[in-house]
Formats: sequence, C-alpha cells, structure tokens
Amino acid sequence: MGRPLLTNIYSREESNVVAFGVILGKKAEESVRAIRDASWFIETFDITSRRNLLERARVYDVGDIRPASYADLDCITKTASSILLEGKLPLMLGGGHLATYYALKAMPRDVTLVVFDAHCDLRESYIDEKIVELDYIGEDVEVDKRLNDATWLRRASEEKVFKRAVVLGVRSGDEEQLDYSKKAGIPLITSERLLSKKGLNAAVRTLYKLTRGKKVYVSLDVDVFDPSIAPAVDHPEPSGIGFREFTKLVRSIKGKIVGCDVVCLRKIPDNEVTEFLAARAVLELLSHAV
Ligand SMILES: [Mn+2]
Repeated sequence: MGRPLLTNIYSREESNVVAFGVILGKKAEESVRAIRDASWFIETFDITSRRNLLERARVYDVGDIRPASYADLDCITKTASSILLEGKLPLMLGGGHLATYYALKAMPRDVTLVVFDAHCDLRESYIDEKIVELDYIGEDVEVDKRLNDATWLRRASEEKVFKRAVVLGVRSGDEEQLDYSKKAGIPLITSERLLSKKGLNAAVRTLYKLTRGKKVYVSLDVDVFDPSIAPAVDHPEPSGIGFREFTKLVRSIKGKIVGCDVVCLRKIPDNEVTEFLAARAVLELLSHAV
C-alpha cells in the first residue's frame, strides 16, 4: 500500500478510527495512495481554532481492499461492518462513489446520510465512458447501468439503506433527478446557495435539524469543491464550494458520525492540490467525528 494514512502510530487495538482504501476504478490505486501520501505532509494543528484536529482520533489504516468483480463488492460492506463491530469509526478512501453504496449497507438502517457532491447521483439508469472508468474492475466485467457511480444514491434510497439524506453542493443534474429528490424527500442544496452567506446559514440550520441526535454517515465526493481548488476529479463542474464552506457545514453536523468516506479523487500528473485538500478534509471529518 505504500504509506499508511497518517503514519499508523496506533495499533488496530489502540485505534478508534479504522481507515481502508477501496480499489474501484481505473486510477483508484494511485489516487488513494496520493491521499495517504499527502496526509504525511499536512499540519494536524489548526491555527484558526488553535487545536489539534487529531486530538481524539487514533487512526489505524488497514490498507486496501480490491473487489475482484461486481459480485464481490460486498467485501466493502463486510470491511465496514467488522470495523463497526469493534466499536470504531470506518473511514473509507475511494474509489468511485459506488463504494459508498456498499459502505452504507453496513450502517444502521436509521442512519442520516450527508453527501457532499457536485452531482445528484439520483439517475434511474445511466452509463458513460467516465462512469465505466470510475467503476472499472476488469476488462471482462461490464458496468451495471442501474447500479454505478451516477445512480448509487437512487438505489440506496429505493432500498431504504438510509433513513434520510441531504446532498450539499449540487450543481449538475436534470429534471428527472429533481423530481425524484422531491418524491423521496432528499433535499438538494446547490453550491450556488452555499456560496451566499444567507444560503450557507440556511444549510447550517437544515443540517442541524436533520442530524441532531441522529447517527450520521458523511460522504465527501471531492468534486463538490470548485475545480480551481480540486482539479483532480473525473467530472469537474464549475462554481463549486470552497474549503471554508465545507468546514462550516461539517462542523454544523450535530449527530454522531458513525462512518465517513472521501471518494472520487482521480490523480492527475504534476499537481498535488486535490490530494492535499482531500487529506485536510479527512482531518476535518475526524476532528468532528470522534
Ligand atoms: Mn460527483
């Protein structure tokens, strides 16, 4: 695996957070490695709030899991379940967003899902060559039109894998997905709204109401950030949120975070901006989750 996330100074027994990578997608291996590498070079002390972001988190990285086929994606669920059974927080580094669908299946059914994503991922059925790359496992396996990176949230909603959900930072979708989100009661909060002070404060209140006293799973698709600060993604969408909006939103989650992930980074050559941002986002999530 190369370097573990955040240096593995604790053993699995001593840890309260267990990280794992999911090798799903054509560039997943180097992308997940890039986040781990970057995590060695960032300051864990937050000078603004004057505290160590890893004050309470004791992270142990178990390395990568490699699904051999789509039928084998249950190994993600099994890995997350075993971490939960130990009473620890699973932290997944993706891979495509399809991995989140399988990690969620390990969570309690009454979980509240908080998704950061430029996309709704609520399509009934969809496939394009980028999705094929994102969910790539091997030459001989075809990607499922109904269960992939662009449809996972719809399937998870239909199958009641979570109790309620909210998607933050959306700026790409169509009428069909909007209709579904209304029908399913999944608020889609656009990045446009989050970029205004009023809209951001409203989203903070929404998150407070949705998550207070609840179990929460947080999924971060790094394409939620503006492509100027997170260029290493598959589907860069203009006018994304900044890191400030992200931290403010994460800090307004009031429930107990039971699992989280950082997905959809796709390493690009000669540019490390996105993986440093992703690693910093991991710290932010951990400082709030444990
Ligand atoms: Mn996305």
